[in-house]
Amino acid sequence: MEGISPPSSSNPIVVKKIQESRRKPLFIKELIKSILEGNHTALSRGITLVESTATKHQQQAKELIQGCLPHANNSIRIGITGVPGVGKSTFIESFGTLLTQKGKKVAVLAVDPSSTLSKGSILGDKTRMEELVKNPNAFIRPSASGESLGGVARKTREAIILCEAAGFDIIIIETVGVGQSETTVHSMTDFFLLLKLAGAGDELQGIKRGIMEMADAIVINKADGDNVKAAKLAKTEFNRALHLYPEKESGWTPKTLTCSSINNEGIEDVWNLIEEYSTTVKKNNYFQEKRNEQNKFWLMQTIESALKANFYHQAKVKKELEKQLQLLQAHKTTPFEAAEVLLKITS
Ligand SMILES: Nc1nc2c(ncn2[C@@H]2O[C@H](COP(=O)(O)OP(=O)(O)OP(=O)(O)O)[C@@H](O)[C@H]2O)c(=O)[nH]1
Ligand SMILES: [Mg+2]
Repeated sequence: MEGISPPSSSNPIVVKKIQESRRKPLFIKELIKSILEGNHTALSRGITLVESTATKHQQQAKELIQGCLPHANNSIRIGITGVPGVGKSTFIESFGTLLTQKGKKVAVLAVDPSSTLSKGSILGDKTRMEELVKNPNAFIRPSASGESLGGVARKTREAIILCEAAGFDIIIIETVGVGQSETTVHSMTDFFLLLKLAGAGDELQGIKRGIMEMADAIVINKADGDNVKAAKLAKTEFNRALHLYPEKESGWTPKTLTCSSINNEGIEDVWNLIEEYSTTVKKNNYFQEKRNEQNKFWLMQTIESALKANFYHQAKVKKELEKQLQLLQAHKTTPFEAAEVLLKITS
């Protein structure tokens, strides 16, 4: 016998409202729970919340971070940089796939200050990371868009926390090297990898000064076909060049490797090198010291930019600044005197 369906005695709108009101205070708690369970959809939602500029979301984002923080930090954060076309995406596809085969969970984030215009190059990249995108142990997220590199950086740092809480033990942060983005990525990662090509000069490769010094490893990509010989030669040259730099605080001597990302050759050597690095710097405590330093750096950075923004936003400051600039131009004051006058406005 079929039963009769119960009459819908309650007004569906009221029922929905009650359900919503029950859900709302729980929303962040549920989101945290799902993230900790490693749910990718929840992780995506969490990152979207963190990226949101709406005041209401920012409060929720704070709670979310607080809830995830105790479960974060258990990862190796790897920064990868190199000029457009060097093969970053192809390398990450190959490298990330290898790591998942080793039982790791890999999250790929991007810092791309130009992404506001290009809508995140890593998005188009998903086609270059065909395998990794489908991999249940990988999570790929395009760069947060933002007006400033500082803003993008903050969102990325918070996304790292969420990814770690979701159980990702390898966090890869890719940057295309626009503006100061390499320095930014360097300041939020444990290991910094510079991808290069053989046979092209630094100017051609758009390698800025100081980037070589930041690298823990240089990997010459596209070491395949006719390029093998040139790649080996470049490896020797770079190794020699790296030895000219003063010894690193980490006690680690940067090394050069070659690989072919499309042929999956030499990729495992890169991972072995990173493991070797990790063992070295965990033993000598540099790993933790560097993370502490990075936290301190971001604290100071945040204060600085907030103070600056507050200062310049004041109408009085704006007005006086204009006046002082004119005086300066007329040689009636000095930059230091002008600064003193301006700073006195708010003190
Ligand atoms: N021969 C060869 N070609 C490669 C290798 N890795 C990448 N490529 C090719 O180089 C081109 C650029 O590769 P991408 O992985 O898109 O480079 P990218 O650094 O991510 O570039 P952007 O996202 O524009 O910064 C593609 O056509 C790849 O197929 C490699 O190891 N060997
Ligand atoms: Mg790419």
